[in-house]
Amino acid sequence: MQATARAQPNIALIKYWGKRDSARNLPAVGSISITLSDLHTEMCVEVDESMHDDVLIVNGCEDRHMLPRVKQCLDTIMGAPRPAVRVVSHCNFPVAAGLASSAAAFAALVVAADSALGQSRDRAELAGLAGRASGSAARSLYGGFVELANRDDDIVVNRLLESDEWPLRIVVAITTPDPKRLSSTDAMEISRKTSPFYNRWIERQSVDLDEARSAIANRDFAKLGSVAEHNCLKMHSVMWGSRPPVIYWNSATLACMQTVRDLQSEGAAVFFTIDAGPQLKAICLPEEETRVRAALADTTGVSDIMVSGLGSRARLVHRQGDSDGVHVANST
Ligand code: 2P0
Repeated sequence: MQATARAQPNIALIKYWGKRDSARNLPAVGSISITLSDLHTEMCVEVDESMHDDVLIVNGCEDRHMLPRVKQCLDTIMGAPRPAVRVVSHCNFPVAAGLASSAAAFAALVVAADSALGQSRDRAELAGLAGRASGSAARSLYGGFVELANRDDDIVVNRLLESDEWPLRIVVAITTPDPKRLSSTDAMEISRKTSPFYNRWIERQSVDLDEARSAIANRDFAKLGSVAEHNCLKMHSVMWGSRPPVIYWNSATLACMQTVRDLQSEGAAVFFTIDAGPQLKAICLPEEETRVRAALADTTGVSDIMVSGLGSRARLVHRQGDSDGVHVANST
């Protein structure tokens, strides 16, 4: 049995940083994100009774580093004992560089694995499984604007707006395609254990979530930009205050931030956000895209630009059964 699914990364406007239960990978705070349309990961999952162990191939190369997390996710979906699985992944953007590649990867993995097994779990259950593998992955099960709510015992994702209900544009300024040296998972734990700002970060998150939810409901771009930038810089302040400090930015990240601030002072409807990596994401109204893209491309240290709209949920694109031939799926 073989199935292929495609998922898009998502960018948090109100960030998830910190876990309240590492064993079950439950986030310490809620988060709000947008799913992108033009960046994607495709995962093909093939159950292969003839193999002795799982194999993970990412963009044509065997990946032993990510394999344990993929194995664990497959164990959760398939149960034990289980047959070996070959997972082949293709990603059209830099991996492990602060562009939410793990969110797209695990969202695609759960959809493909569920289908390859001939199962048909509902979206909420798939989101829960993806979230156990990577907190942000639960959000990529859905398109548009999404909230991951911080509930006592589970991962709960709510849809706030579909992608066509407020079609913002995202310009990603890539300052280096290199993978980060410190994973988000490890960095979150350093922050939780050592940052003097961590508890205050957790306490204040509901205020930012309320403000962002209301801005999205009212399509209030200025209000959303203000709370998103505030939340992003607060998360990075938690990281910078950790011991050892967690610093994902480079000089080009700061130069990009200055570019966005210059555009804002000229009246452009644009704001920035930065995740666990050195790339800057500028979110803007459609009419500002050309100007924002040109300004960021012209910023010292920017090596590439990717532009995207808002995308749809993770979905099955192809399935092949051992008895019933090939199915091409429009959605799942
Ligand atoms: C987010 N990040 O909300 C935040 C902002 C990075 C900065 O979620 O440990 O790869 O696998 O649950 O989901 C990145 O963390 O972490 C992340 P794990 P994940 O998008």
